[in-house]
Amino acid sequence: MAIDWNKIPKYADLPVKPGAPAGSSWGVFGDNDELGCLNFLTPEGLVEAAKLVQTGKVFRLDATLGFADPPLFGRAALKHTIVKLGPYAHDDLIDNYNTQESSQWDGFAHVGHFKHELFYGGVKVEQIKSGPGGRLSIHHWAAKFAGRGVLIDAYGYRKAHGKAVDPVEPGEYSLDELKSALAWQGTTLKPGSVMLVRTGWMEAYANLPAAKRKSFANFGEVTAIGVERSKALVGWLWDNRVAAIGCDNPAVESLPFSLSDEGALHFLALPLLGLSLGELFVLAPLAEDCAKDRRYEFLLVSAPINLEGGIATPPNAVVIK
Ligand code: UVW
Repeated sequence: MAIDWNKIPKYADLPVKPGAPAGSSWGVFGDNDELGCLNFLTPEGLVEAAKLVQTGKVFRLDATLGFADPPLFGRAALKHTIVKLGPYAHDDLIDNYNTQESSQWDGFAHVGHFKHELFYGGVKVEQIKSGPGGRLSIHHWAAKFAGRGVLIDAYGYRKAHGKAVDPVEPGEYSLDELKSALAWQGTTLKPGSVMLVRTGWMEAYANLPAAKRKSFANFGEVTAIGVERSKALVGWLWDNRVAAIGCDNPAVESLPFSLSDEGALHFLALPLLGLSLGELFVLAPLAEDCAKDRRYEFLLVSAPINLEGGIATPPNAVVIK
């Protein structure tokens, strides 16, 4: 669907669809929409983003599969087997693969709203199913996720200002802090961008003792800094026409959080706004390069798996500068 930017309502004016929950974008992109805020990525925006390619440097945003050992939140660990196809030929076999065991985009079928008992767009739980015809399937994003990316190095901003930060402890980067970090970087938010926020969690996780990493297999024991959990934050993202937000932490928001907290970003963003959350991204090398050339915007290309009925996806994402 082509975007008429002037017709996209402000967050304060949502919802537009009668009967839809407060703070929901349901109906803004049509009744059977599968893309949510990814609609903000347009062909024109992609052409502009391609002009940001100036050095030819490529940054992979996915961590290696299996990097979290054990996987967080009790998710299954994948098993990779090399299968002999002939004397000098092999295939891969991956068993037990959970698409959220490493870096991931959350699809809209991942989390519905516990109070409204509906998913993005008003989709019912029984409409979500494996294979063709399942609603809110990740495969709808397979050829959509390319455009301008922008990095907010919130962790770098804090460190540069001599403020203490321990990314593996619960805490928040406030909305004001994110705005200040953008100003410090000299970066302007433009409509139709994928926002990346560096929290510092991935490096801190890698330095944890093995016993502590093991405890992260329990949902309630995972601790992480995140971006502010508030309507103000999601309203700011929506009003700036952010297409998706990806962080180098496990939940974008801070952990632990309560699954019965309506104010959790997982509810404000996924079922209500149709805003995808990206988690466990690798952002440190990109942040280092952005600090060097002071260019925090770039071409971002992500190729979600083409799985009909898929719930989430490894980002298969690269930034090209
Ligand atoms: C959690 O907070 C559990 O994050 P996700 O399920 O999106 O990985």
